[in-house]
Amino acid sequence: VKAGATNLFSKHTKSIVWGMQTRAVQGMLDFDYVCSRDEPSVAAMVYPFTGDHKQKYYWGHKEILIPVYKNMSDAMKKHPDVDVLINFASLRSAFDSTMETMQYPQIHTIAIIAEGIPEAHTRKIIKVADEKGVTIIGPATVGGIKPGCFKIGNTGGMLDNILASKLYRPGSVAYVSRSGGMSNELNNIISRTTDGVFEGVAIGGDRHTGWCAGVLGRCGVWCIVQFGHAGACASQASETAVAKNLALKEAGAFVPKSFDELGEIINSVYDDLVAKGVIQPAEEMPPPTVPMDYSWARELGLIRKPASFMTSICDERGQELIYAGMPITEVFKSEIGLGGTLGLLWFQRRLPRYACQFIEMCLMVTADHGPAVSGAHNTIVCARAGKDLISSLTSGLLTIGDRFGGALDAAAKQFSKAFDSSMLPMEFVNKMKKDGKLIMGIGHRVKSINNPDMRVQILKDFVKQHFPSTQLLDYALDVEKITTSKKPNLILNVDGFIGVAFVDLLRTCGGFTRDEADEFVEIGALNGIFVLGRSMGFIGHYLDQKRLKQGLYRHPWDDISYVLPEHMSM
Ligand code: Q5B
Repeated sequence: VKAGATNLFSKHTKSIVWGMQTRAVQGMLDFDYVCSRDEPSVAAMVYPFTGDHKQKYYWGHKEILIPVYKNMSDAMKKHPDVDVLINFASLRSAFDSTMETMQYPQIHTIAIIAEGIPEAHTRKIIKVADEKGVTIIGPATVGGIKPGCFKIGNTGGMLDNILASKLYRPGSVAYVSRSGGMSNELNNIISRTTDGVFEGVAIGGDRHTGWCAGVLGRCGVWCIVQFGHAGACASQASETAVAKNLALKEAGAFVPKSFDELGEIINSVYDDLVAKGVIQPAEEMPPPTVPMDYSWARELGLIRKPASFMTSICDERGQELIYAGMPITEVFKSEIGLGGTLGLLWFQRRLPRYACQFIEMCLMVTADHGPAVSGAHNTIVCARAGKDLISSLTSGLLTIGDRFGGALDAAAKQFSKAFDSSMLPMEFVNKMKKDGKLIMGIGHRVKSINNPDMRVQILKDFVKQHFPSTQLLDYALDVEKITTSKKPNLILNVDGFIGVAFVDLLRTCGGFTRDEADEFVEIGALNGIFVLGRSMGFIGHYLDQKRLKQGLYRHPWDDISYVLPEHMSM
């Protein structure tokens, strides 16, 4: 009991952590907080790979900043009250950084976490440490803990372990172990069988370790358990666990028959010492509450919070990107193509093959219609004004609307409404005229029955061949017969064709209820086809103008009719 206890750490111990070990540092600060320390035990961090800066940590409910220094000398100069260095350097740099640390007389204790440091280096470290009076804990150590005072790095595990093993206040039992796992086991056993841990140090698993176990108390309970650590390897009979335990017993230590009996024997020694008044059991006091990290509490299912965002089409959090439930590898394996991908992301359905093909055809026929149309014109003017691709593209996209390229949804709605209410095509045309409304999807500036739009013809051939039903399309074609009889350019244009054919597809492909089909039209999915398709063309026009090194566009005066306001021309 208290065997091996040191005076290395107190409630005021301050340390520097070498390495960007943010989780370990937060663990130390949480420990400090539950121990009711006045100040954090980590004064600074040293990390040679970034410039000087500050890192944010929690101190209870508050957030605090801990400085990070590029150079150890700056950290030492700025924090003269630090006397412990916790060295998280890798095995490649642990030797150099430890040797450097020992140049600063303020440092009395160094914990070296790295495993695999060459034994020759460790021996050299121990030699210099002995000369300078520095205590080395490790290498290959998780560190150590002095309840109520100080915790090195990740010792003791997460906060719930620390609380469960009552490590937030000093008990009466000290221990020395080889490893973090062993320390955890002892923290647990000691907290259950006595008033708790006074101090515990994992000296490290290597053959050569720096820490000296201090003075063995005469009441010490000792149990040597041999694990696979390099330091536990027995090269001769006297080094086996049995031989060591025997030697300890002969020296007067309490030695359990096996590790299973360790708790029992600690408990009986402790009870005996309490009865004799050697030990005053530590007073129980509840630790201050440390707020649980949000992510951890969520993982444990302890809290819930309404999400600000909801999404149902794509999930990128796992190992594999998922489009509407389909892993990206499957998207490629099943060769659903661009049409199928659009089906997943827009309609959340795996669409039939002909539907995927139809979507791809729509994108292809709408991809471009020359430089003269509103959108391409805008894109070109914008590109020639020196703007970038995204500005030029969006300038073109902003022209898409009822008159140009954005009549798909409105056509789908108008024709569906007329058809669903059993209006005859002629009645529909007359009603629209009477209401003074244009029929969306009808009419074209250059295409007419005498100059048919081949894009529409191509789509029509495909749709007629593959769609299970073309009821709305047939209705629209009957309307076209009426409008073209009045004016040859009042054809079912490319917007109108895609709009009505898409309604047929949504209603009859078998993947959607009628309500779902109507909803996609209502929320404007169909104009998206033209927007997506024509973006290809607009980008092409932008690149073309840049490639052709076209200068600033200025509209020619002879193409502008300057008219004075009527009252001025009189
Ligand atoms: N009249 C498209 O007009 C256009 C009528 C109509 C009843 C109609 C016009 C229109 C509806 C919107 C629409 C998509 C503005 C078009 C597209 C993509 C593109 C473009 C490209 C590409 C053409 C002359 C007479 C008047 C009007 C009557 C006209 N439209 N009646 N319903 N829909 N359509 N937009 O030629 O009695 O003489 O006064 O708004 O579907 O944008 O390549 O260019 O790929 O980029 O200027 O294909 O039809 O005809 O307005 O002078 O009208 O016909 O009432 O009658 P126009 P207007 P009246 S595809």
